[in-house]
Amino acid sequence: SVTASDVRLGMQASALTQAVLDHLHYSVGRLPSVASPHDYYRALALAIRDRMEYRWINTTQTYFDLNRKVACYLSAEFLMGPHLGNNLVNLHIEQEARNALATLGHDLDDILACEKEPGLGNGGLGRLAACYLDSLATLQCPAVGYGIRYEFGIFEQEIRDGWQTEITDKWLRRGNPWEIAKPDTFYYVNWGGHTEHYQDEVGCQRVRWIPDRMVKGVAYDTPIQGYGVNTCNTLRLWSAEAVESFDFQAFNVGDYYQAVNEKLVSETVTKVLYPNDEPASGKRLRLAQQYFFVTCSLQDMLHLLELAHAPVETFAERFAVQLNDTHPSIGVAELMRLLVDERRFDWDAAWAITVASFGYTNHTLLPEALETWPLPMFAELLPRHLEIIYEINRRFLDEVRTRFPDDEARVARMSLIGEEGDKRVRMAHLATVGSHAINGVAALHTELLQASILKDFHELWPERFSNKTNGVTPRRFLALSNPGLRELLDHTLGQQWLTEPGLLRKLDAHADKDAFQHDWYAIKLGNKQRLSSYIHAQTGIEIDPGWLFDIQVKRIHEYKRQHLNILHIVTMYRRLKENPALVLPPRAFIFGGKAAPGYFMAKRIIKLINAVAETINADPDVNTRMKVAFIPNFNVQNAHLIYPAADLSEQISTAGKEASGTGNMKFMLNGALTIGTLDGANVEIREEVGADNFFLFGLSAAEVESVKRTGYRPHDYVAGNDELRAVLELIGAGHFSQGDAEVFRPLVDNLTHDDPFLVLADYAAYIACQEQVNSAWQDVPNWTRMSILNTARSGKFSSDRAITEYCEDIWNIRPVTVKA
Ligand code: 26V
Repeated sequence: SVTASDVRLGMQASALTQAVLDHLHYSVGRLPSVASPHDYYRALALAIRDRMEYRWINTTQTYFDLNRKVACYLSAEFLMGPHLGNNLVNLHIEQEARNALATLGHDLDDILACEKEPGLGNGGLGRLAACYLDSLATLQCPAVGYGIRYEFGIFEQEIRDGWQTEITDKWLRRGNPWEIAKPDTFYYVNWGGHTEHYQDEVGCQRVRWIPDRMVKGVAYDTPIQGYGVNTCNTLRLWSAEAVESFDFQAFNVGDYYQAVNEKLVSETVTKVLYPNDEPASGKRLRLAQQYFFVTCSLQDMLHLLELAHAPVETFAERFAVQLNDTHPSIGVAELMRLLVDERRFDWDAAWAITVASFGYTNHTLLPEALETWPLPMFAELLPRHLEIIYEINRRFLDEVRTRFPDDEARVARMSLIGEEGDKRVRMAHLATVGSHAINGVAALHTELLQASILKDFHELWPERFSNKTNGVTPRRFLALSNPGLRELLDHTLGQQWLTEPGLLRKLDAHADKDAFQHDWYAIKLGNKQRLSSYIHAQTGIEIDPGWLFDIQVKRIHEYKRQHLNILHIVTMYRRLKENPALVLPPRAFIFGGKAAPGYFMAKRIIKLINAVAETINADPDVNTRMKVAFIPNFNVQNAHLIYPAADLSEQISTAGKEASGTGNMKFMLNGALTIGTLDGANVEIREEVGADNFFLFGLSAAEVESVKRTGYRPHDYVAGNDELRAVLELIGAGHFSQGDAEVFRPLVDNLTHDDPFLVLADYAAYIACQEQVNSAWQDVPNWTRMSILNTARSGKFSSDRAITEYCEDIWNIRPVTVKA
């Protein structure tokens, strides 16, 4: 029999069955006989949330009682992916949930498929934040994720006639069982207006900000359950609401409709997620979003201090505030404003607290990606913050002049205000000056960061810089998404590998064994079968699971060079057409990824992939040896099917451009071999797995720079390589576009005349390297051995390792056990 407390907390299948029926009745309001799978999804989600709620409250209480320092991870994006499956893994109740649903006549996998994932991020940066929350909870570290509750997340991608179209992501349409609204936890957010300088009662110069607009930020909390522990941390997302006390009637007498309109305008602040890979310049609403979530989060921290009766002076001992890229970097000026203007701290004391609290992670070196805001826009939206930034800058540049006398060029380079063309606030400089710790996200990236965009800062404060190579969570990206492999690993190593991924190394000893290779191969084949069915259902394309699965999934960008991959495909196509007897192991070339809606070239790359796919897949001369497929709407949910099915992982960015990459790690963990350049974390992946088990090609970052310095002429590569020339001509002439020679002209012209990412310079090396892949693939036992070694040596890339480093080197945060 199931007791009342079992219904909320019981971990047995019988208790879960009763809990689902209860929620179906009391929360969803449906009779079991008419309930849809989605109704069952909601009921199960609520039942699982109950089980976390108890741990959640316990966790919060433990942190509070012990006065523990908390890591506050400030991020404009959290790409969480579906919660249900992950929570089942972390609570260890997958099998019980499966049995409970079976009793009710449903299959757990069908129910899991009902969840619409919260796509509150663009790609790597947002997914990294989500992996870090998983690791923080699993490592029992006090932490809160702070971000924005976008009403519309990343757009959904549909492919029509080969082109990307964008559909708004209405993820909240059927409610969100994972969040708990906290209508009483809110803060006011001001905009615009002007400042007044005045003398306070004791004769001090003070500043008052008289804003002319105001909105309210309301908290929505989501529990983040650690794996195998009682710790359940919080993701707190802010949603904008109109301020009801800001009584519109008083301002617009009788104009009810104008008042309602003002409400709509207030609430647009958190309406929609922006693409992170489109130049932000001029997007006022985006700056408004950043300030909105950052001030709510900082006010929340100050409020928590107050609840703990701790003086504001202890802020930096209680909170480690991490800036996930520059998006939250306005926080540096905002904390100064809260301390100096509102709490009447003197400047130096406030500055000491600010610098001791903040850490800044840089995620890109691309100059066009560095955030800067035009001064007039900044002044209109945040007039007081601009004054504060000027004062930070004045004091900072004095320090620079003292350290480096008579070097005004250096002063201009380091200024928080850029003066190339129109004046702009440089957010990376603000984040750097306001932080005691600055880090890059892979060893190579950190080196380049220190040698390029933050060189002057590194010379001034070398001790503030460190590397924190990214990581991914093995719970979601192996245990949840690759159940076959999980079972084999559990059986071979015991379950501890999930929290001690160093144990994966023990697989080395099995890599040569026939029987083990056999099991390994069978699991991979099963995963490829699953993906093949999914691709067929989504696109109609049929792929033989026995073929080599060659996969490139990531945002579409020229620096990631999906078009280099296509040049290889078209090269093979031509070779097969010219020489039907050519021996070529059959391959499926699989792509996925979204393009920023305004990114002309990226959208054309998608069209090209689909055009090449259509031609090749329909051509009986080649389609028994190659197929091409573009999986629409790459997201976390379908990523679960994609990574485990890969034989070959494409990591082919121009060296020096990909800060780290994290997809590369997910592929490796699931036993894919990598073909890649020496870029981002690929360098460390190759170090770990060994050069013999990695397909390396292409120019190094240093060589890329030197080629560019001495004058890169892509046309020389076209002239010097008949095959490359033929491939480009085929694409340009409309062979893949029914004779339309216009569609791909911009792509081909860009490559032959400009080629900013050196696609043509790396083409020959890439083709040669792919030939090595072909020979390696033909030796099945050896390929399988290398596949095993990839998983075996992927331990370094667990987000647990990354988070441990952040805790020890930057945050000074220790784990705390939460009791049951
Ligand atoms: C922004 C922009 C803006 C202008 C146009 C080009 C462009 C390209 C990329 C971006 C994204 C910047 C921030 C970002 O998402 N970085 C990613 O962070 C991941 C997590 O650290 C890392 O693995 C990826 O390599 C890095 O691109």
